[in-house]
Amino acid sequence: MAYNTGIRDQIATSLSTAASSYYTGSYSYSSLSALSGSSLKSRLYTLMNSTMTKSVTYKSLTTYWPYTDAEKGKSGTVLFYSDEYSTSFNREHVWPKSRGSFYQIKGGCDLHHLRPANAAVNSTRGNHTMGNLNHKGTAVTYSGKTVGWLDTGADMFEPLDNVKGDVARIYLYMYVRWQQPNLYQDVAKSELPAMDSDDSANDGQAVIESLDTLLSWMASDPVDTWEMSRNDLTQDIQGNRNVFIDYPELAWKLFGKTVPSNLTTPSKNSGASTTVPSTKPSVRPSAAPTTTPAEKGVYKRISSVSEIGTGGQFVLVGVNGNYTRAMSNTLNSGRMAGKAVTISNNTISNPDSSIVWTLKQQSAAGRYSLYNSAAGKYLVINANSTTGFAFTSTPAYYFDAANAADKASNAIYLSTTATGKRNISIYQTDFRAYAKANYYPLYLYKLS
Ligand SMILES: [Ca+2]
Ligand SMILES: [Ca+2]
Repeated sequence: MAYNTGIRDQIATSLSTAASSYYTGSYSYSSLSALSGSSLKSRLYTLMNSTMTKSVTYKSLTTYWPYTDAEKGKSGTVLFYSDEYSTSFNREHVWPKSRGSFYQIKGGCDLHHLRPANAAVNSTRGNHTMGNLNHKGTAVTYSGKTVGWLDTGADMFEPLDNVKGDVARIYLYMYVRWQQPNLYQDVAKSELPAMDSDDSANDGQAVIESLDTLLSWMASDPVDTWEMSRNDLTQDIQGNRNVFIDYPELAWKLFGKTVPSNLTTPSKNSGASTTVPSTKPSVRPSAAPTTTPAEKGVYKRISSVSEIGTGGQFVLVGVNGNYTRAMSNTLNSGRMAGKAVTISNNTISNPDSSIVWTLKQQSAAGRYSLYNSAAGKYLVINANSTTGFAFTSTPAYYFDAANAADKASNAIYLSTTATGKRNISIYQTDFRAYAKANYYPLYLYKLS
């Protein structure tokens, strides 16, 4: 079996080869996108049901995940909510089994649905409704990193922003393929589908707070290449695909809504006319083309402090055992979150803007502040391992490149007047401002 070759959070800009050939005849994109509402739902059900030629067993799921949920083309498993690599996991019904007419057969063992998760996180998530808590509520943590927020009183769990779209697409798959009606509205027992033979409970409660939330998560967390590759591998195993990964725009049509014109989709068909124009347009579109963001391009690892310079754009990478992570603009309890990054031949290509930092020179030579345009703020760097970071609108702290003790490794050393030199290091999976033997230094990759 092949391993997942996609990359988490790398936006899918095309359909895979397998996806392109899956949609034919009355299931071609033009046929599907001409439908809406219940006729679309019924067509998609027939497609995903009739092509599902095999069901794996609940027990065997764990033998597939090290391939389907692998990281960077290598064996291993990405934990669903934690978005971290681990060899230790249990089985998570993303659609809670107490709110579905399944247990461990049919929809309860479908590879498109079931995901490996950390046991403690899985247990904390429980069967709570998914929804927005605006990153408030009780933080749910895994290995020191916040991986979700919980409000038990409100029966609400909010996953990480980059997991929200994955959740929404799984929910839509369950809604259509397994005909679970209680998606965003509670459904009376009498209207629920019959339970599977191994199942004993379905309380019919909604699994996400609203349709608006579902669609906004589809839009804000677009399909990445990892999800696309996972869809291919799952098709290899059980025959069918999750159509909402290939054509997320169909979610809007399913509920009779207008597809947002700026929606990011793998096929770029979103918002497009469903009929082919008979003539070429006579004039160019008046709208300006979207320019490539300045952050995109090839970043190369620098080999000396003299290459740092001012105004350049950088990705700050820490390598710690299994983890190769870039510092992102996500701040959790005074630490900067690490985001998985792929490096090949000492370069990083087209990184997400959330991990791109601009260096701004301070008054003294060799001293720079770090500015993140995605956050729109400068990074405050106090020398404290657990509360070292914050954001500010004016540069107040800096690191001292010229006086770095370990120039060969490009470690970024801080120089604050109060505490002397420290460095920014990766520890486990996040970034901290402290110097310690078991903290790994950073490497700088500069946009070339
Ligand atoms: Ca159930
Ligand atoms: Ca995602």
